[in-house]
Amino acid sequence: MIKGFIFDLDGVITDTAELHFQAWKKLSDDMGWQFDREVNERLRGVSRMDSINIIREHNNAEVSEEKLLELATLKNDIYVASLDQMTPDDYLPGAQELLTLLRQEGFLVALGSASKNSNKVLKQLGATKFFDVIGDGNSVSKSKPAPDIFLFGAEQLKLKPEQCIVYEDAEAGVDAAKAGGFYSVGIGPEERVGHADVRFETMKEATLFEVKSAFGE
Ligand code: B16
Ligand code: MG
Repeated sequence: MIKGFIFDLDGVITDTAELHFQAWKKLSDDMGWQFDREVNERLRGVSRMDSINIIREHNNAEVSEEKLLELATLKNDIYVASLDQMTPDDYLPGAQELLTLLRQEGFLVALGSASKNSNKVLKQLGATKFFDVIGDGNSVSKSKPAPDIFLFGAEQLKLKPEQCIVYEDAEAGVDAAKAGGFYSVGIGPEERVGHADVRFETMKEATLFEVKSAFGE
C-alpha cells in the first residue's frame, strides 16, 4: 500500500538546470574552460563537487582540491543569486497540482534532492508547505546513485521503502530509488530513465491517477 511520495527537485518540481547551466558557463568562461549543454546534461542530479570534477576532467585541467572548492563556491554564489528570480510561476507543469492533491489525499511527502540549496528553491516557489520532510544535499554524505537520500526521507516519514514512490528525472536518481527498494517513476526520455518502474515524458502526465493505476492501487 502506497503511503508516501519522495520527490527529486531539479527536473521534477522545477527546472533549475538552466540556472545551474548559466552559473557553470560563467565560471567556465572566466576560467577559459570549454562548457556546453552536452556537458551540462552530465551534471543532472549530480552533486556540486562531482559536477565541477566532471567539468575539470572534460578540460583536462589540473586544479588543487582547495582551488576546486573555491571555484565551486564561486559558481554557487552565482547560482544562488539567480534563484532570486524564481517565483511560484516556475513549477514544472503538473507539479504544483500533484503536490496539492497529495496533501488533500493525506499522503506523506518528502523531498530527496542532491541540492544544498533546496530550502531556498522551495521558498521561492512557495512549495515548502507541501513537504513533511526535506532531504537535501546536507542530509546525507553519499549522493545518488547511493539510495541514502531516499532512505533518509522514508525513515523520517516513518515509512518503509516499499510504501513509497520516488519521482526522479536523472539516471543516477532512478538507480538510487531502485537500490533502496522504492517504486520509481522516471520523468524524461527512455534513454535516461527507461529503467524506472514506470516512465512519463513530463510531470504533466505523471498524475496521481496514472501513477496509482500503474502500481495497481
Ligand atoms: P547544489 P536534484 C541537483 O538537483 C541538480 O540536478 C544538479 O545539477 C546539482 O549539481 C545538484 O542538485 C547540487 O546542487 O549545487 O545546489 O547543491 O536533481 O538532485 O534536485
Ligand atoms: Mg533531478
